[in-house]
Amino acid sequence: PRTIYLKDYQAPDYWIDTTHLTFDLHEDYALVTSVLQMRLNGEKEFESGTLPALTLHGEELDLVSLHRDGEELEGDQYQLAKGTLIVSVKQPTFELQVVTRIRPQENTSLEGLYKSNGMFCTQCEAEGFRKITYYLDRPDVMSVFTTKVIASQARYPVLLANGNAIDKGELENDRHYVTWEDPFKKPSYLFALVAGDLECIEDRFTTMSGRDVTLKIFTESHNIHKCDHAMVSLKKSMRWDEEVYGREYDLDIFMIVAVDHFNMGAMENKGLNIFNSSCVLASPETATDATYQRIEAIVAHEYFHNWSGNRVTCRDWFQLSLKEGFTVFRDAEFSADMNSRGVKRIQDASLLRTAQFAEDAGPMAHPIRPESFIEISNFYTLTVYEKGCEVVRMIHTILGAGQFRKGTDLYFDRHDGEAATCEDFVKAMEDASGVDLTQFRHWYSQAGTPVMTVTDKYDAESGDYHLTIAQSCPATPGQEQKKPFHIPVGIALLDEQGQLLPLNAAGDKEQVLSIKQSEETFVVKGCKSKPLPSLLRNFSAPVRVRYDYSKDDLVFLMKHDTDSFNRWDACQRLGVAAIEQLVEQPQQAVDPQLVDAFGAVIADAAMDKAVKAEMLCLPSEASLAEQADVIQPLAIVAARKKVKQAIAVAHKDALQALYNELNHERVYKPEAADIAERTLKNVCLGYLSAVNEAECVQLAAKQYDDASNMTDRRAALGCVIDAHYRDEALVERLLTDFYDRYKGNSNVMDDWFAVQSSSAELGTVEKVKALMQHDSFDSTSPNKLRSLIGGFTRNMTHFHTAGGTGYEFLADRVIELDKQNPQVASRIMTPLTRWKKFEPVTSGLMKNALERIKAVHNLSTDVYEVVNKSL
Ligand code: B3K
Ligand code: ZN
Repeated sequence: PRTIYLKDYQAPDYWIDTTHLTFDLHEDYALVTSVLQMRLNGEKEFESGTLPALTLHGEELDLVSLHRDGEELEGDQYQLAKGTLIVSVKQPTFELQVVTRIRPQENTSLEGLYKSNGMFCTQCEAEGFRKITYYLDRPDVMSVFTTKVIASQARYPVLLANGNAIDKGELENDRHYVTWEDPFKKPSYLFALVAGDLECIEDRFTTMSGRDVTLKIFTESHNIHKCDHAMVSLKKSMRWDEEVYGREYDLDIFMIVAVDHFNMGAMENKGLNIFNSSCVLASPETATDATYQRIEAIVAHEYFHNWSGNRVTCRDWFQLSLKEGFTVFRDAEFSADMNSRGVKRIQDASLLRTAQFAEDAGPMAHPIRPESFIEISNFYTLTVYEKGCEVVRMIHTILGAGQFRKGTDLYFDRHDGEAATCEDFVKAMEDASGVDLTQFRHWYSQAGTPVMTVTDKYDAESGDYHLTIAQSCPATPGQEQKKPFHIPVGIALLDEQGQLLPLNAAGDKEQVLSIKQSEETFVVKGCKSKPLPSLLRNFSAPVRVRYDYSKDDLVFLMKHDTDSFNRWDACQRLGVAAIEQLVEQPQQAVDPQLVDAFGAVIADAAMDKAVKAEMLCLPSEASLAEQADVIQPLAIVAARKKVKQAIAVAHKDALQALYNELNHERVYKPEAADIAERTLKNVCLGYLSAVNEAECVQLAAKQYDDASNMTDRRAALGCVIDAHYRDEALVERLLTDFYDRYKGNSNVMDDWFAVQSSSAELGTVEKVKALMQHDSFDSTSPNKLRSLIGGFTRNMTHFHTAGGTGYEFLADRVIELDKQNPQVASRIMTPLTRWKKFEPVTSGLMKNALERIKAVHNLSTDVYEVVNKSL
């Protein structure tokens, strides 16, 4: 496999002005006719008098015929090499007609054109279009597409592609066709086609300039009543993008199609978004609050791509974060506006610190704009998406909302209809605001999580308070030395009463410092006593903060800080300290100060319920592992459990009272206030089931039986499974009941597998193997694989069980899956790549499993890259 470098980027030799596609879909093959209007790239220099040969991408295609300007080409006029078709060229502009035969029915990689539950669908990003026909399958080649789809009328009554339908009709042999035209130039990765027996719900949206847009969501008929939430979310997103970014939708129709077999969440194809059904379908009985919120966020994300990604796309795949980081930022702000802003920030920062920090500290670490890759599919990462979002957020913080909006206006204006770079984005921000972002650009080129070490000094005599901030960044693969970053650091100072102190002559009580040196000191004058700093407020930068807070300081911040994120973070720090102490000395008693502090949170009736629920959640096992120098999996699980039990036992009555107060029947609504109450109630139930008493597990069982919505039923099931008081018969009854109720619903079944494989009580490797044989398991479904196998790899207890059987099991799955679906295979092996962080015996076993994968012949580029970089 070959490494591709950003520094080698070259513009294409030819452009494709128009692309006419005809798909003739049959049960055992599909015939694809592509007519391309080609034009020499006049801006490139070529040896005079010669025209470069045209090199098209193509994989797993049967070439049926090839015509250039109407003339059928013989074998001496073209050449088929691995992954390419090279065609000789006679004129600077010409028409190329390519006919290929493909086999969607046999396509298990779910990339290109494939079948899911009897329907045809596509996934082209990043390089799937080349599995459909020979093409310049690169994002800087933008073309106007027309697509004619022909198929059996009875089997595939619905035929969709990008843009507006311009023609349809009936053909012989019960076949019919629809022709779609997309007037906007787009790269091939945004192409989409769907053919199936689908139903749709329909709605309308009037844009800010008064244009009428038809909205349709398609699904199999038995799921049609579960699309309403996605439709509501879509309309909210369309309005929000007009109000916040001034961006209006541009076609007459916007469609979403839900499919069951999908490698990720969803795809922003122009005018025809294709979604994993798990990110569209919801009803109160089958979807949790978290699912409702996820649907809202993903519908918004894909819709927002219409501007940040489609109208302005990426020049090359190294620029992926240009569209992804920016669009994640847009969807995060949308979700914050629709729900609890504080909680959204806590959840996003928590995901970043747990999973992205781990990626940045591991063997696959890369900057948000990578410099090289073997397989681009491996770079749809938390770094490109989530850290990429944080980088855009920092620009927003540094510029302020007003200047940021001027910057996005300028960016869209300048680059509409173009393939742009991250540099173009930053330049637009600079030009619009006048703020110099030279040093800020290091965030695009340097990998690794910066560490900010903060120390302070108070001079009682002068009243001066000195805050010194030092930054450094650990080495990452290929980057030994790092230059200092430009870090926006939100700060405030609390006095002894918990009041915010003025930080400057203007009297500001909050400030964002721009840290640029490896060490800088700020002085605040006139402090009557030593203040307590509130640092990196609202998680203003994706960095680790080291400051020597005492436990008293943390308890004080939990109570008095006005920044929800930092209140929560103080709570996390206290939790981490208490748990880490028990990891080292398991016999010790649980820190009483922590138990009291949690009691105070439970008792605080004035606190926002959504934030309170987050504060009461102890740091997750994954986040404890990320923060450990050497991961001791079983010790982490035991220590965390012990802390949870201590809190539960000490505050049982208060938890019970709060639970009772919140546990009342009402019509299910996925709205912020209701979600907060359910979440907090279920956090209480989680603690109560950590008390070793039969009545506690009975309470959870009662909630399970009485539940009128999935949020409450699913939470109760989890509580019964993990309960301290073991009632195996009850666990069995509920799992069977859950199965019987929902066995017809594939998305709920995903969760039924995950709840078992991720459980410390149930999820042994034997159990997971047995579940793989279950009737409801489908080894061709990425959702099922992610639930069952992914759930197991998150299971600290059993995945890391002595003897390494968990690792062997995972290696077997990766090897097996690599032949079928390389993207999922490569994704699912991530936990093994972290082997260096474990204690030597565990670490060695993990490494063995990786070596066994590495030894397999003909690995996909996806798995090859990950395994080789990891060892
Ligand atoms: N752009 C797609 C992701 C495509 C992944 C290809 N392996 C979804 C999204 O980020 O919106
Ligand atoms: Zn995206």
